[in-house]
Amino acid sequence: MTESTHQPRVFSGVQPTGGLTLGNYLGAVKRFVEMQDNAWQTIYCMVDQHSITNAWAGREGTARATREVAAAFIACGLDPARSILFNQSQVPAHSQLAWVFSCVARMGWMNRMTQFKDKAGKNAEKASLGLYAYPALMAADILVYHATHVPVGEDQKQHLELARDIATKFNLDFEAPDFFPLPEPMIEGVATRVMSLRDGTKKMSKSDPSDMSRINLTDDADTISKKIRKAKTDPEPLPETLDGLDDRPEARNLVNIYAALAETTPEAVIAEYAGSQFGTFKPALADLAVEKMSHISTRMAELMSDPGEIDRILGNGADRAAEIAEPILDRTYDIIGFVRSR
Ligand code: AQP
Repeated sequence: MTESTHQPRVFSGVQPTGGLTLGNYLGAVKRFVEMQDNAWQTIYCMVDQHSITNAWAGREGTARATREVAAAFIACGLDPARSILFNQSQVPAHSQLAWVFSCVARMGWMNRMTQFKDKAGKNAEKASLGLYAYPALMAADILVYHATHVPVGEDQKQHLELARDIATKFNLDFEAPDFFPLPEPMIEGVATRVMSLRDGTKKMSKSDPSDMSRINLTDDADTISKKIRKAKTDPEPLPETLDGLDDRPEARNLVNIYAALAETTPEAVIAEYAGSQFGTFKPALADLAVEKMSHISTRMAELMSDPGEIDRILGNGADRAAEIAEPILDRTYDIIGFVRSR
């Protein structure tokens, strides 16, 4: 196998389908900020075209959610001067490459995508074609930048594998060895899958109907504290060892959240709180969450008071993103044999 010639480059996206949650923060955005601090180029996108695959939030709602995700990114520490921040629909190369990838991906591959099954629910016949084709657009989002590394939560692992399969098949079928890199998922840390505060077997999600199931990045200190104190748990004290959390999904989730926020390990949390009741552990977790999170909502509110400035940041990011994406799309068309006569 030839060694890849691609420079390291980071890309990741978040759907503006509502305000971000603690799950999005710990599983993705916190790591986006860490990646920004290394020497690699970092590109982060509000994937607004993905956001209409399931349901439309209305014209105002869609625009507001996009600006709110941008505000959340900046409030969490992303710097528009160091990272490229933009919304997907402003860079048409994403959807142009997605068409090519729709012709590369096989129906059999798409049929295996568990997120489509989860999101389409029982009535897959009524799901949009866009929801089904979502992973081809996601592959294009990444590969139109020749991105090599993609920080994501655990739920996106299968889509990343599909992006690698699409890149491999394109390179082979169109006789362009190593043209697209095989992007590496970066799924690391103890919070790659933060669970709902109401059901420890379900992922914390911004579109869960119950607001008590999640901590939103817009929640103030009192709300964060209330949600943690009311989180579902069991009547047992915390165990002496981590094994004791097997079959206790809600307890395990709170221990993992504590570990991620305190930047320590679940083992260290258990060592500190072994034998404690939730009456002790939950207030400690609430205090920690407020300490680490509440400044985000304050900063987001400031940023959201000036939507014009957010739009300026997104426009500038889109220009910089297009400068990278357009030549890669052009080369892709040229490889295929689409005539480029102007
Ligand atoms: N619960 C989670 N734990 C860890 N990581 C998570 N991510 C999402 N939920 C969790 C990661 O956040 C990034 C952005 O995800 P997304 O908004 O593009 O889509 P999603 O995975 O479908 O997230 P949601 O919150 O569940 O959105 P909705 O409700 O709109 O479907 C991804 O890297 C994801 O892994």
